[in-house]
Amino acid sequence: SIEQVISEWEGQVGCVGFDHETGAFFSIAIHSRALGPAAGGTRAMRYAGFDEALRDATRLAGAMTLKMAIAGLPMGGGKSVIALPAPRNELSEATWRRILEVHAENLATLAGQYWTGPDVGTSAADMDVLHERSGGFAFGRTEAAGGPGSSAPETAHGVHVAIHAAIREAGFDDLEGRRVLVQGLGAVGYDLAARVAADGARVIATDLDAARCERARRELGAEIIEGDAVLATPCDVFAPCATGGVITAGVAAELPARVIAGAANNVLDAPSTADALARRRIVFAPDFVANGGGGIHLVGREVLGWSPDEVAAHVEGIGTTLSEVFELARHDGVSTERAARMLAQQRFEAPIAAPAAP
Ligand code: NAI
Ligand code: PHE
Ligand code: K
Repeated sequence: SIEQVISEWEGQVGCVGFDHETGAFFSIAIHSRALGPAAGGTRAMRYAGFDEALRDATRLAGAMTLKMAIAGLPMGGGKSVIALPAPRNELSEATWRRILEVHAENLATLAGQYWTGPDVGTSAADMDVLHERSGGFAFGRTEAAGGPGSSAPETAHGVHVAIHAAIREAGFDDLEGRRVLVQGLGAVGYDLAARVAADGARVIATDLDAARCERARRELGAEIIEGDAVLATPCDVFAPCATGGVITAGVAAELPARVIAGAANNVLDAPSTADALARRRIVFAPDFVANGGGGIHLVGREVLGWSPDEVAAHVEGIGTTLSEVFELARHDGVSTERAARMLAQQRFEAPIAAPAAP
């Protein structure tokens, strides 16, 4: 129930709302503002129930706190989830416009405690509407509207860097002839598939959308597999780029992959699932590190005033961060997920003052 989700949550519920006209349910979770205003995208999709939507918002907001902290960005963690009355591609223009307008009012009410951006089911064009109607609390507008454009290319760039760091940890140097399985050929996944294809990888891919699969087959020479074959298909690198919760303890015990590095937020059902991956020596690049490129792009461009080149340089830094994560995991004998959480946590600890001279 919604009550249960709220009582189990350590953060703040910024807003919960329902719009009778469209049948859309709105939730904004604010996990932390310790490092700055909360930031995180707006996800719009179908959910089994409103409690499931709110639960997703809370878990995704927690991931944003970790992502901002480990990337060194001056923002906290939050997330919006809109449970749609029908799949996004079946909504009329008018219905979607109304949903965005209601969401913009929610953002305005929070008055800058929370800033949104794109995520699954929303685009830069949607951010134009949210920015205008909320009074400015949306990152990632189109360039035509004065924004930095989609976060997806820099996200894909960062995941690509993460894959290279992770394969080195797994003991291979390049992707030539390696099998890279990309789950989800959306804004990030397609771009990533193109990058690894350019490295000489054999791309294996799947998406619910047949047209996206067909394009990957035609343009990237990808081998297309059914969605239910994903977790049983042997590969060198598994790159989850759809939604979360893909790796459960059962999956971790069997997955025929050597490396997991992708864009999907909360790819593990629970942090402890990483322990099972570590036992099998599968190199896992924690998602809140690997997929930080989008946040670096949005916050870098719009809060810190970085140029596109400065953004790209910081996204390359994801490789260095992951090397630190892998080293800490080896040194402390913990999973990479735990090591990354420890590194993120350091941002919240007040610096210890040097002892005064006697
Ligand atoms: P998107 O909505 O453009 O693409 C998602 C794709 O996954 C769609 O093509 C959809 O049909 C497909 N899909 C959904 N469920 C599937 C399933 N069970 N099996 C196969 N395909 C499935 O979303 P986007 O922007 O590419 O994001 C992908 C993931 O990366 C999400 O989890 C998102 O939260 C995360 N992410 C995105 C960032 C961004 O800047 N766009 C930044 C950081 C993380
Ligand atoms: N939704 C993306 C993510 O999960 C991009 C984003 C980052 C959106 C930061 C808003 C703020 O990282
Ligand atoms: K999107």
